[in-house]
Amino acid sequence: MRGQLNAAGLRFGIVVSQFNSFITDRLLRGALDALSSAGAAKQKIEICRVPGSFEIPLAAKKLAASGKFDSLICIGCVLRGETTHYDYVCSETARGIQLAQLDTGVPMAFCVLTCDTLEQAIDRAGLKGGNKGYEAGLAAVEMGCLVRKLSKNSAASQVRSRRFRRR
Ligand code: INI
Repeated sequence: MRGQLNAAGLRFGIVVSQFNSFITDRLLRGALDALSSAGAAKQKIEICRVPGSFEIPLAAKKLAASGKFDSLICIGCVLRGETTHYDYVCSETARGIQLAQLDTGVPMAFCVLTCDTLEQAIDRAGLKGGNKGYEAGLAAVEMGCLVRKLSKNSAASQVRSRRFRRR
């Protein structure tokens, strides 16, 4: 079983960090292109902006808990500096997003670039390495479809087992 790349009827939330917006704006454009190419309706996409990557998990968790979204895309860009700040922001952002999707059951595509240099980030935001936002957009569509299927399957099997128990 796998999710299709068909976004028709799905509702998407995109959380975008404003830190390094030169990069995150490009990733956002890539994600929107992917959603549109998979048939997502513009009015079914909501964009939520946060100050930095560290703030992404909480915003994503709140959006997921609202029940209004089938799939989320988390966009950020962390660039290594001279201190260990980078390591904390990267690990807590990744951990927070993973926990948020596991807690809520709403899939969250991870599009937080963690790069040593701005050049590396530019390459991944539309130049040499393609656009990671586009890849995340497709992952969000596929996972949104898959989770819908899996939820339907588990609802159907619960009904079957309830019927069986009543016999
Ligand atoms: N946030 C980023 O998204 N990218 C960075 O490169 C970055 N650096 O380098 O510091 C960054 N820091 C801000 C952080 O995400 C929080 O917004 C801040 O600590 C306030 O909570």
